[in-house]
Amino acid sequence: MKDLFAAIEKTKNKFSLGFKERFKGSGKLDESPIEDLETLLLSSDVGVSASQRIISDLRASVGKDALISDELIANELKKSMTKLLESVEEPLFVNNKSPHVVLIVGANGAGKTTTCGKLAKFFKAMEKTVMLASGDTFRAAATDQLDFWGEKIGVPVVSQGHGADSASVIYDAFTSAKSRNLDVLIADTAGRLQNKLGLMEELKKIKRVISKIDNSAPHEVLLVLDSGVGQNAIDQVRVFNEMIEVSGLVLTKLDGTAKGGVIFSLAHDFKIPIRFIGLGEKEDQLEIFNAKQFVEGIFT
Ligand SMILES: Nc1nc2c(ncn2[C@@H]2O[C@H](COP(=O)(O)OP(=O)(O)OP(=O)(O)O)[C@@H](O)[C@H]2O)c(=O)[nH]1
Ligand SMILES: [Mg+2]
Repeated sequence: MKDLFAAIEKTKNKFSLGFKERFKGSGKLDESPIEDLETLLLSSDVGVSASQRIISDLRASVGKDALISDELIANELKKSMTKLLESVEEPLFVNNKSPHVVLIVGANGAGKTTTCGKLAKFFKAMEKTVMLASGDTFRAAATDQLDFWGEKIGVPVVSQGHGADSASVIYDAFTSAKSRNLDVLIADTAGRLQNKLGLMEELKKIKRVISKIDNSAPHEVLLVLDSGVGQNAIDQVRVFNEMIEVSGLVLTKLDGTAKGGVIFSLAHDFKIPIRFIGLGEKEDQLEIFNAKQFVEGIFT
């Protein structure tokens, strides 16, 4: 939790310090403080509809005529923000699919390959057997990067190198992981959003090809989002959801941004489970998303 608090400090400073400055002592929660609160939420990347939801919850629990303290407002605000995030707090469980196929998708540089490495470590620590598949055959150095993670974590990596067919790499890895009875297959992909049509075809083909082995695969499509892009993350979810049905989100780089408030927008607009958050570049800087802790982190 200490890591989380340290990592989301920039988001906290943006939101919580502004809050403390505006809400001092006691007063009525009438229009003027509500407007200030709305501005503060918007400037913290919480987004219009999520801000309105949080405020209407707050209004309902506080009432506008009562004289209330700053502490009470903070507590009620925390409750309403936590409620929103709890609606998407649903950890990723891998069951006995042998293997459970986790497909990693996302825009360029979002942190996909790093998240593959971190997830391999996470599942290994849970005593699961893991394999990585290098489905990013587009970028020349992608396979080397995944090999590095495989070696570091101590898990096998299946690859065919630059220019190979992504679906065929993942198909081969799936066959191999299945024959070895492994628990989890984590497949990296390329993030060429600038070639949307090409990417869409590639992702659809991956899905089609691996569902020939097991028609319930992929069992999880994890969309990796860089939280530093703020409200643009909303567009990215829309685009990827059109290409391939996204079943979970990972929000990376919360450590480098003041735009972590976008998480409330994502929770409100999509209701897609937020599985993990990334708090740094190292392999152990991935945490299971916990709504209560996150909200504590931006208020503490
Ligand atoms: N600070 C921080 N850096 C991160 C985090 N996750 C990834 N990174 C860094 O972000 C950069 C891009 O990460 P990659 O994992 O290569 O991203 P990618 O989505 O695979 O990129 P492409 O394959 O080029 O599309 C690297 O320098 C990572 O170390 C995080 O949670 N926090
Ligand atoms: Mg990559």
